[in-house]
Amino acid sequence: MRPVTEIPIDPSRAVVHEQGWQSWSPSTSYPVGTPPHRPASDNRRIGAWRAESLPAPSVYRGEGLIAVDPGDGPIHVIASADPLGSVPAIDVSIVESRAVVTASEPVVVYSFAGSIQEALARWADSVVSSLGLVAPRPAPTIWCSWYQYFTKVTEANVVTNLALMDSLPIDVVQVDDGYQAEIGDWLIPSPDFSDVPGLFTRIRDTGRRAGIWTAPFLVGSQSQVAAAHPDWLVRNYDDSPVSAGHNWNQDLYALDSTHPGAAEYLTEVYSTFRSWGIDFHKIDFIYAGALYGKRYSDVSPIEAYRSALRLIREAIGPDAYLLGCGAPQLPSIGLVDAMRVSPDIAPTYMPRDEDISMPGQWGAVLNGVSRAFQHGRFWVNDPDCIVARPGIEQREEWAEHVSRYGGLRGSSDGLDQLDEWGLETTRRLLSEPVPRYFIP
Ligand code: 9PG
Repeated sequence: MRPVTEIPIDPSRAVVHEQGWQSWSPSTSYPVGTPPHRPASDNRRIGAWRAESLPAPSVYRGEGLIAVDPGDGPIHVIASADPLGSVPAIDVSIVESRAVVTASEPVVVYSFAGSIQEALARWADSVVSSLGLVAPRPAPTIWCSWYQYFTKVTEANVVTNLALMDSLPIDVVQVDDGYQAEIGDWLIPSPDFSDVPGLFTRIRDTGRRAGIWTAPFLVGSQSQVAAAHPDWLVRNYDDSPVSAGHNWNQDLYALDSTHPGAAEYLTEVYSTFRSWGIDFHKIDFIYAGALYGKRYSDVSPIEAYRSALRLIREAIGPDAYLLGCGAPQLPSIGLVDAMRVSPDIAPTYMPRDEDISMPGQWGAVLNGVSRAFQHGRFWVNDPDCIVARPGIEQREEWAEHVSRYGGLRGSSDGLDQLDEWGLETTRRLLSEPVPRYFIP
């Protein structure tokens, strides 16, 4: 870490704002003295923070971006000098009445009047204009299978819902995790789906668009792709596969998208989906494409990530809508239409083990508010789906949050589970106009 600057602060009023690495990384503002959220295990660090980022416990860390409100003057924003190509760890230590800033790679220090969100919005404006980014396309409305059926979804569940959505303004029916045999085996159906391409045809026959979930850079240790192509995995220097975390009761590895065989496989998967008429893609766990390790080509993890996203974009076609999830935030600028900015919503407010990066309304709201400045600038913010059925804890508060901070609007209830309030609220949230910016 190299010294960057020292900012005089009023310790009784100063606030530090951390930007987390990926969609699910806790991102929020802390009054100085408040300890930041940190991973409870290596697995959580890999899966929801940043694998190689190990800040000292008493230090605030932003990944590529941090803001300091000194309490008695303008907001200081410290950001990567090259937000698309390098995401330095930026640390703030509070030493008496100074915020001492250090960083692992070159950064630029800005100062802006207004609130932290307004300052972050001004910084984002400067990124947009220096890169010449065009305004994001408006998002379609979606229905997503995940938050009702999870991995147990069946073809019949999707068909049942298709028959119930006539009165709702839903553009895209997005089949989430569960249609595939294994993580990585995207073209092999799960036993609960007898005809995956046929299902997408049925969706399109109702006049709606077809959407699908994949985790393109994950390879499950139980998958056929892992068994057949061990040479497609990102490796440690001792040649063991790099861990991309643990989920679905198995170890997860990272696909080396720079390997010509793996790149060809990705192209095959997404071209096949395109030939099935799918034109909405939720690409998930994509932090796995930017893990450190040995690759076929000698490129930085972020370069590998960005070229893999370009490859996917090429294969899905220019008109397809691309939603990133579990995604490194700054390295995705200019490559996705919409971005999940938060951990998952869940039926319970409090996540398992009170881990704020795990599914629950607590973490979902925290990040959705903190990343409001990104919406309309880098992409459309996805705060996660509307869930409005009885049994969702604090469903009124969640609906309020989606109404205020929802760029992409999606419903994820079994539609036969909705009561009158749930159906009315879903209809309202899907119909509301979405503002260009949440932070002007
Ligand atoms: C499908 C789901 C849904 C959901 C995504 C993502 O940290 N974790 O272990 C973790 C697991 C799952 C997860 C997020 C984090 O959910 O956000 O919308 O698509 O995958 O498996």
